[in-house]
Amino acid sequence: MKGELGLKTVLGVSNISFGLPARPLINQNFLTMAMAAGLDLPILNPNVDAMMAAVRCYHLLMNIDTDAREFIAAYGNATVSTSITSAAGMTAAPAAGEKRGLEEIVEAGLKGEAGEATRALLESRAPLDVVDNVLIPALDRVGAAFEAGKVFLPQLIQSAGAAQAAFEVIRERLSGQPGQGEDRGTIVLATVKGDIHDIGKNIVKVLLENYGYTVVDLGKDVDPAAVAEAVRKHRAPLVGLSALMTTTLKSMADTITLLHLEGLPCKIMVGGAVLTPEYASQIQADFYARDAKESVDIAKRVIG
Ligand code: B12
Repeated sequence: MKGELGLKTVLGVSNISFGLPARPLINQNFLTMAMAAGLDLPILNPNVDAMMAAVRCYHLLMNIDTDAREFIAAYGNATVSTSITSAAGMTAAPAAGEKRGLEEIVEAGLKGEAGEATRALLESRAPLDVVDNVLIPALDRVGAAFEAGKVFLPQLIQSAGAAQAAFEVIRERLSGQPGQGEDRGTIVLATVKGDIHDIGKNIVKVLLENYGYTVVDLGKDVDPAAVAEAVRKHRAPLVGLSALMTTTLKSMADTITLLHLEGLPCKIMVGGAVLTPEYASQIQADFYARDAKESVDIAKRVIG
């Protein structure tokens, strides 16, 4: 009824505690209860922290504060990610009429602007140059700010979303380049068990496909047994494993151990920001790739 007639429920929240001690405590709890019961126009003093805290928590928990922007702005001790400031608080809003660069867009997690900015950049720069020198540095900065507690998970997710939108444009640009349509051999790719980071692996996939390799992409969080099964089924001479976290390097090692135990005649290349060539050889990978381009060099050596 209220909704149908476009009416709003109004309430002076602090009347309830009149004559009682600790009024802010009662007012705050009453406000939360009233909002949960459908109050949409509370009359309250916005200068009272406890009241604003109740509103912000309610908005967060009811997903009214999408992506926790309002909450992080108030309590994150960081410049929040909004359409005018960067997620990591590292870049200022552009002056009127000036366009935001792709790096800033990724840091600020502005998915809607990423595609157009990427297309603009690709007019003067090569796709892999944009990946290596714009997108990865931007994500590295967001990752470092996340590690330092200056940005929070919702902001990390928004930046990842913006980066993925940019990679989508790059993928389109790369497809149709020489090598497409040939079949040079099959490569199995996976992000290892426990790890959901797949942006890097997806770039590797696009590049390998561009060079004529057939990629069997097992996705992310892939069980070692599933990798072994795919290698056997597709008789793949090369497997690529990706891991982005120190905690999932163990899964990478387990996958390699299983491939060896099963005696599968494939070579294994590994990649991901946390990996080092030393660790790669320690876990008996055949090749370490620093970036996606190196995966193509390895594929050429192994398959031709
Ligand atoms: C984007 C991102 C996310 C996104 C991922 C979205 C997605 N679909 O991938 C989201 C928001 C989901 C996320 C979640 C988490 N993340 Co995160 N994330 C990142 C971030 C910022 C960027 C990663 C990235 O995509 N980089 C860009 C790509 C292109 O680079 P790349 O993967 O290294 O790939 C290149 C090369 O390494 C190589 N390569 C990669 N793989 C392979 C494979 C092969 C075969 C080959 C040949 C080459 C190759 O080629 C690629 C292109 O050149 C990093 C920070 C960082 N600096 O890496 C943190 C980071 C990896 N995340 C981190 C953490 C802690 C998490 C969470 C646990 C957070 C949480 N509390 O929930 C969760 C993980 C959940 C899980 N179980 O996996 C930590 C890991 C810390 C550590 N050392 O272990 C990092 C390092 C941030 C930090 N500094 O704290 N994350």
